[in-house]
Amino acid sequence: MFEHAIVRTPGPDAISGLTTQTGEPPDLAGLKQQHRVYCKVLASLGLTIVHLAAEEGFPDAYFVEDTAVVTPEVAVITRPGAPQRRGEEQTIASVLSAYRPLKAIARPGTLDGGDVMIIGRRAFIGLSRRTNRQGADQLCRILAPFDYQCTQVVVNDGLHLKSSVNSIGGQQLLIIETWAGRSEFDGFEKITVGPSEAHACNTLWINDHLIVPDGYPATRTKLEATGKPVMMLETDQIRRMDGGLTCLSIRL
Ligand code: CIR
Repeated sequence: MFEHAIVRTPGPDAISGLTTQTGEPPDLAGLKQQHRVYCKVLASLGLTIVHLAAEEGFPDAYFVEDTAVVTPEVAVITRPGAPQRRGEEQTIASVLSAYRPLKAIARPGTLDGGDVMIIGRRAFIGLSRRTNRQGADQLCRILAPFDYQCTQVVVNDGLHLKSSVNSIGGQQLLIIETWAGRSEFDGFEKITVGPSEAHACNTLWINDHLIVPDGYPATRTKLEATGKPVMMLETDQIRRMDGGLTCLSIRL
């Protein structure tokens, strides 16, 4: 069970961050409202919400997940892959130092938290446009003394590893259909997501609940069939900035 969620309020510049989406930019008020609802839902699951203020000059800083990887033993401060995002991790390091011993990814390594999925003693690390081999290797070395077995996964589409696969508890994964046969995930039970619902892969399993992006009915039906409580959240504004549900918090 997680006890805390670190979140950061989207700032006035939140809609001028990085995005690969070509449609309408999000509506700032709508994006902030979706963020507020997200925080309320996490609080309703018993988490204490640690709210950080927006950081001027860092429009993507509310995607806090990318700045740290936290396990029960250690907090690893990342070196974000997008140069524009480097620096966001500094305030996160000072907050996390109250909860865990700190380690850090160092140059020339780059690593985004969105590329790291930890399930028990397994750590899956995406090699993506944001996370390079040096960053992934450094994280493996940091986690090795705590008996984590690392698996590096080439992310051939989507922004991050967790754009395409997420743990939904136990040995179950919610995974994009095209990855279902990948040997890296052998041994897991897979619930697949079709390409038209790809965004729904970024479902957040937390304190035995599934928080699922609204608007993806086939995935919703499959997740409800697991018997776990499912909570639907609107994410369309956040999605326009390439964000999803996992990236809005650091859970510990
Ligand atoms: C970025 O491109 O870095 C942000 N606009 C979105 C980051 C989303 N992070 C995540 O999924 N972990």
